[in-house]
Amino acid sequence: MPAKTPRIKPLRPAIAGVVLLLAFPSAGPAQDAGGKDRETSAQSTTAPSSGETHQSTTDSEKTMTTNHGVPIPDDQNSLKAGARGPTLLEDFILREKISHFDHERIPERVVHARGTGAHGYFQVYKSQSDITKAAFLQNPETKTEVFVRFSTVAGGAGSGDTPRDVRGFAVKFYTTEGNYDLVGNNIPVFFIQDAMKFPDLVHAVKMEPDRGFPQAASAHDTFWDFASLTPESSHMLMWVMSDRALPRSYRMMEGFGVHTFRLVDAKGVSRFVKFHWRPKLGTQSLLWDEAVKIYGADPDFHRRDLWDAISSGNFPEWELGLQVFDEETAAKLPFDVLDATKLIPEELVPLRIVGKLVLNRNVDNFFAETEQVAFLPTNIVPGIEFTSDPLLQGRLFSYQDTQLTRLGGPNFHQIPVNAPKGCPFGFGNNNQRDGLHQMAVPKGRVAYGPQSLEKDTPRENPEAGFASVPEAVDGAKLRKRSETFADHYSQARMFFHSMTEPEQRHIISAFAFELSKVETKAIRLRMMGHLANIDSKLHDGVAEALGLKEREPAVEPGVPAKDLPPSPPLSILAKAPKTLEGRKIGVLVTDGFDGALLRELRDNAKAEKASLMVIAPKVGGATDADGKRVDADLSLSAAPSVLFDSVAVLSSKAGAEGLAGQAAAVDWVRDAFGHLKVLGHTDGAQPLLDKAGVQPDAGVVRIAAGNTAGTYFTTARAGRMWEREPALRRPG
Ligand code: HDE
Repeated sequence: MPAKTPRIKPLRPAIAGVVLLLAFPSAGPAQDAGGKDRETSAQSTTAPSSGETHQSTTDSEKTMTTNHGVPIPDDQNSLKAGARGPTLLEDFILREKISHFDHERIPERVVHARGTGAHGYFQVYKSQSDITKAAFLQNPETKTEVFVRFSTVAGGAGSGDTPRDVRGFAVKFYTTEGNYDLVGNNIPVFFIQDAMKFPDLVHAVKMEPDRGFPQAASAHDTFWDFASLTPESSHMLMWVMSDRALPRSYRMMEGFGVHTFRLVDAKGVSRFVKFHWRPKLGTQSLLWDEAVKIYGADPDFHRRDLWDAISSGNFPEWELGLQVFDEETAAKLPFDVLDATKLIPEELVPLRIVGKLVLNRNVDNFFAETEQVAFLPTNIVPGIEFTSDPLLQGRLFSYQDTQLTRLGGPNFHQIPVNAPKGCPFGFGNNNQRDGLHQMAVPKGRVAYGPQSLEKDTPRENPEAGFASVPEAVDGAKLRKRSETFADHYSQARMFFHSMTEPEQRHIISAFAFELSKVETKAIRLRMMGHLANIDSKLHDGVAEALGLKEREPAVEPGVPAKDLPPSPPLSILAKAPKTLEGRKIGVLVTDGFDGALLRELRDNAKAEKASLMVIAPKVGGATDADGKRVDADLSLSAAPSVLFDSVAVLSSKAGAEGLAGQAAAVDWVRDAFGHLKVLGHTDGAQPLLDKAGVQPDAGVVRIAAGNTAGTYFTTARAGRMWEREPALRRPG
């Protein structure tokens, strides 16, 4: 919507060609968010008779200038030969402004382009000196500053937040020993085993190069063509087709370092480690149909959710868990710990919870911080080390390389969000010099070593310096995948067997949906050959949902799948907390609703640490039965029920009869029921529920003043009504 142009009464007529600034009292001074007047005596808002608004100042500190510091007298008009004449090339102010604008965009990340970030801190619970000398893991009193960026992988920067996709979970720790970046995902395994295949994987999943679609979706031929010819992707595909790829919120998402790394203690002893992030609010996912509808209703769903939570003081928190194990344990595991398509079940190596991550500050500027942040798996500190995982080894090259293009040169580490903060070195204490966008002004003649001309130039430190673990490496030079990487199906089967019934149904549905969108039948069939190697229930379920008549060609496994014991922590639902904390409740009201009941719902929502939003047919609000006007947070058309975890309809009978004739209201209720939400309602709401086809069950809860805490809220804490699902939705 264009801003309303205030009506202006000129005090004197404008003289052609001269910009006349006139007092502008009718529009009043602008107000800031806190309601304070922004205009001081040095500032004024004026308009000449030509109508445009001038906001000017006489305060030199607030004076607008060019990038080179020249004061700007008028930011509304370009320099012309006569008020109606051509614009002069001489107008350096216009050219600077437009030229800067022309170059505002930088290349988006080639993967993980769409994301959002926040600041916070990490704090260890107790010293981890028995396993690592990393300084930020020693002192429970120390809060190490962090910057975290969450992202989707496949879509461009302007795509939406809720496609079926892996999510990035990248953490930059500004430690006293320099920056440590843990650049992970919300899924503990990966599609491929060797970095050599990464460009192929990404080209296959991104939009197809001839047609430029689909955006942010794996449901197309090139992705499944690649996947069906890449047996090593089987385990990851199970995760990506599971609810893990549809997070409800970044705040409710686990994170993983994926690769096996090493921890090194002060004596130089090294052990293997896998990194895990566990959300304090529990892990929760969307349903597929919900994710699709949210993509339209609020493409910024996750970005907004994180921003709102942090700005309202509900700081999201994760715990850092470590799986630490030695070489002997690694040697006994039935898979290779250097293979990023495998996880280590917690039953074999339990998690040691070592500290917490809290996000407590939104960015001041999205571009400067979230867009320009550069994560590098090579940002590592003494006490943590790489392994020879061939996927990780390729990443150690890739990230630095990509930043050179994306951020325009070798000095991107000087951008404030990337510069080390917790340590004494600033931009880096070394003899590197110059390059595009150099911000530092190094002094002196010496930029080399050894040297004898100056005191106090940077010197090596053999004691505190980063020393690599002296791992013995001796082998023939060859291009070969290790045979210990060959079992592609056992963990995929284990994952499926670790899921609850609804989660298995969703995996079957997701495979069926994605393969149904594949136009080339041979690809569909080839993929079925892999599913047959994973599990017959999975295979038959997908075949049935696709209505497949043909028998697929058998895929000969490199190593036949073994039956591994299920690992319950892999299931989201098996460990879902019964809570409404951090969740959203949407309450639909109409004129004549029970105001006391809304107040009770609000109080209970607060006690549950949930947020409650009032939705009315019009954003102006509704009048309760006592004649009191209550503001709405959102109008019905702007707040479909997909945006909420649980909903309630508080309406009078007349109100519900009115809403029953409106598609938006019927969809609101039908969707909430169809998305298995707990649905609270007053007696008066029944006509709307009937129109929406709501069938009574344990999740359709009658509410009345005085009993909401006992019935509606306790039911809603359990999350979705999974038993409702089989009757409503079949795979396919
Ligand atoms: Fe990345 N990845 N990746 N990746 N990745 C990038 O770096 C790459 C991989 C991950 O919020 C790029 O700065 C290769 C695994 C995250 O800014 C690029 C390989 C995991 C982010 C790149 C992988 C990740 C990236 C694009 C295989 C989970 C977003 C822009 C060898 C452990 C970070 C950039 C952010 C981003 C390369 C595989 C996580 C091109 C070559 C496995 C979270 O450098």
